[in-house]
Amino acid sequence: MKKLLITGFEPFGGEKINPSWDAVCRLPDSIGEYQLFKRLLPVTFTGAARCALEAAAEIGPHAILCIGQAGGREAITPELVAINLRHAKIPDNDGYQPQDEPIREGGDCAYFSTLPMRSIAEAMSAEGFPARLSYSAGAYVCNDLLYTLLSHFEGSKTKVGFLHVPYSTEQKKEPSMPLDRIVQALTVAVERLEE
Ligand code: PCA
Repeated sequence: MKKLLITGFEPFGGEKINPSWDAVCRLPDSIGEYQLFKRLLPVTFTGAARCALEAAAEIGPHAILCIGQAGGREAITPELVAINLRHAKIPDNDGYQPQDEPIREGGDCAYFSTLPMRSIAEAMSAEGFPARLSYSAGAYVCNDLLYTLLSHFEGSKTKVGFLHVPYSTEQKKEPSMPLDRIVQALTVAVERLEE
């Protein structure tokens, strides 16, 4: 079987849960040809990418799919791009709040995801889930994680992608999606990792 490293985040910004991790936890241990290796990441600029890279070094995955919460979005949004920018509206869980800094001094401005995020968005829509491709993962920890992984695995066989999910209904914020729908949509995404 192929190995998929799939990650979710801990809560941040005063929330008690993060639907990204709750949804990842509820996925089965294998989907299609992929065996899933699940990891929880901290919402910190210094820790998120480091933990993901450590897990990748240990597992040797064929693909890495990271999931994060994007409160305020009404749809699941597979991300196409990561940019070389850190700009935080709220401090991360270490209290660090970078303003207009590069992730990597002199690094490429941006990277495209190497997993087929457009096909994943289309597959989720076709199955009736609210989903659309996004061209910006923001400038907070999720973008940082995606940029760092894409830069690290550039030119390698390991494919990398990121997908934002809305608030889950139990967070009592709108717009939101029931957690079991998020889990089902993530299952469709994993089924579509191969184009
Ligand atoms: N969402 C944040 C970081 C952690 C998460 O779940 C983001 O979009 O950057």
